[in-house]
Amino acid sequence: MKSNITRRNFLRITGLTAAGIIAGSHRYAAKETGSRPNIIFILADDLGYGDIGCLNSESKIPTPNLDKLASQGMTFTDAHSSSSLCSPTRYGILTGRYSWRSRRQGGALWSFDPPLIEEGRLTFPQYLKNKGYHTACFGKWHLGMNWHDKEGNILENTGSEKGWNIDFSRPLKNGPTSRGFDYFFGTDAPNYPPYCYIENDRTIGIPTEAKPTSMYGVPGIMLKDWDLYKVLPEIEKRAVNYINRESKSDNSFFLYLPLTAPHTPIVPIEEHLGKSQAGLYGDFVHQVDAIVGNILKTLDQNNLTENTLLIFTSDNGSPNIDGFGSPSADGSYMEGEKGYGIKYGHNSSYIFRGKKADVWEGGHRIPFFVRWPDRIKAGSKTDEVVCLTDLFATCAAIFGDKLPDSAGEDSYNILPVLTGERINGKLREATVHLSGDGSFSIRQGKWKMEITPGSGGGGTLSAQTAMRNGLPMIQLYNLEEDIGEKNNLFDKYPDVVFRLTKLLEKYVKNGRSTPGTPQKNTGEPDIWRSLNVRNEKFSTNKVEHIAIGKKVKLLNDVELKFSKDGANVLTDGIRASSWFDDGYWTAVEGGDMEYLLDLGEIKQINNVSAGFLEAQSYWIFYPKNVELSLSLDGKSFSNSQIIKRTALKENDIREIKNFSASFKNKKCRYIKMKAVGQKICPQWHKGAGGKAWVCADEIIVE
Ligand SMILES: [Ca+2]
Ligand SMILES: [Ca+2]
Repeated sequence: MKSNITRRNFLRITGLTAAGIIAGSHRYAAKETGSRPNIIFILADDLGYGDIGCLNSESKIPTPNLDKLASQGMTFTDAHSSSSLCSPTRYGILTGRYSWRSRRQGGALWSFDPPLIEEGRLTFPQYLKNKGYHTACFGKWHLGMNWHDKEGNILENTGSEKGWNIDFSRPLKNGPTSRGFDYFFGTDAPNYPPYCYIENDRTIGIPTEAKPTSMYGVPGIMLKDWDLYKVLPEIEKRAVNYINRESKSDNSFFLYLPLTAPHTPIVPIEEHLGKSQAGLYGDFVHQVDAIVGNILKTLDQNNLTENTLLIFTSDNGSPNIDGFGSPSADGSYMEGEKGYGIKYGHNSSYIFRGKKADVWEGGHRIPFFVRWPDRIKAGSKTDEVVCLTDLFATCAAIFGDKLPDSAGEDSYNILPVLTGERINGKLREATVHLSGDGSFSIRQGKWKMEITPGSGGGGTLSAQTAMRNGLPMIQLYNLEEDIGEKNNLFDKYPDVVFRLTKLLEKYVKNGRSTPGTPQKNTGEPDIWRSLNVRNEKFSTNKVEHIAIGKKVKLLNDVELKFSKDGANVLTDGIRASSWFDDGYWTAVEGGDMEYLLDLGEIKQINNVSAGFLEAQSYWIFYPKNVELSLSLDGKSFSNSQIIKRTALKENDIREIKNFSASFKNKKCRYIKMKAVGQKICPQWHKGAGGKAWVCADEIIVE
């Protein structure tokens, strides 16, 4: 904040407080100090490049306001988020540093997670605050904060169900207002608990209710009468009020506006229904467009347009092309509808491969428009590669500053591109992207290398399926000739693979990708990690035992999934890998599994084992217990043994375990195996209340 007498105070002192005079003075002041623009950064959530009319002539969604914005500023056709998921991209925007240098490599934050932005790190808003800006954030934070439990301690084990043990009357710590914002209003994430607004370091009201199952979102604590449809309009209204208010202030302002749309819950308000030809998702995008229109109008009304640097972009690609386009606020279609976008002939990913969470372009190539009439030529266009981490250094450059070595380590100044000083040549040496599952990719010029055999996002092409199909672990594409990333050239250009690998390794090692003194990473990034884990655990193994090839059938009324050959995979002599979708698992959702194995004749046995998978991040748990019993005739069973699992606890490792029973020299022809599943994910699990899976791979008889 300024320490000298501000113009507002001066006017107050001299009695010249009529609104018109203040606005007029401010207008003059803005012109005079053209190097201190107001900055508005609008971040849509999960909006695809192909959703916008002026970027995709085939879009089924009218976006007149975004089209207008593009015509008044600069359009980037090769802009990228640093990650294809929410939290990591947001980290990159506010810090100018790749998120994989933080404590996390991959995935988004969950409810009540601690802050991802490290304490003491200079953020983009803090920098502007130091310059005398008023800094405000309205919308979706999704970067974590510290909550207190009812004993007054900082909550350590986080997850959606932890809300019940939180003391919401206490202020939260290390949230937005401790990371550079003077003011915050919004939600952590609209599809997670707590379902309530947060203002600065307090929730507005005390959530006490459980989210009804008829409402979209992860189960958890909610403010009474919470209405998902009101969230985005409330954020919009308050942001507009903020601009109106700040227009009368002397300070320049920074408004960070991370919208909650068109991410799920898909909740377009009535006036947008039917306004697109792309279903509810399209209507929600239409609402985003209208909000942009409202912001533009508000700037005009306050005479702020000329000297406001306005950026509109998205935090990652859209998931719309094959699902998640339709989950409704009432909880129906929770998983989305397969092929939703395609059904409407609308491709949110435009010509790019993949979607949200993927390592391919569809995951992270984003719409990016910048308007600043004072400095940027209207209707200009560039194919310069830029990344959302670049905003920090760019803003510093507006003030003629260079960032300190310990800040914005992956932030390039794109001001020369914006002002048209630089039309050709590459600004960034190279750009790194992180996919949803933590796979790395690096782009340099026309070359893009991806360290994963699949999509990197799980959904489109899982690493498992890719490996089963014999796809190589590395992908290399020439984007100039192959924008759809179809033709993997990794084996034709080993020199390029080598060069990009070395460059990526250098970026990791140096703690930065921009010139400057090397810095330390917060976590321990490893570009090969996701690959190594998969490689080592991918393999299926053979096992010898006397039940191989014998008949086995399912006795209870459940649906077997993920098996390529029904119950037969239980006696094929192949141990499954630690990936549930390798074809060698039999999986049951939300229930038990009961099998009858027929050895064909009476045999003497010593031991029976049943193999199970635990992969909590995929909602898969060992059974509560496994009962093994023997029979000579298939009717009366004896020698029943129950093997209990050890205490159920949080464990993010995928492992396979045998539930074994010793039957020394027992004779039998039939063996019954009953596995009692967990059925429901436990309270501490991220899928709390949802159905749990149980997966069996082999009944080993010795
Ligand atoms: Ca997102
Ligand atoms: Ca098997």
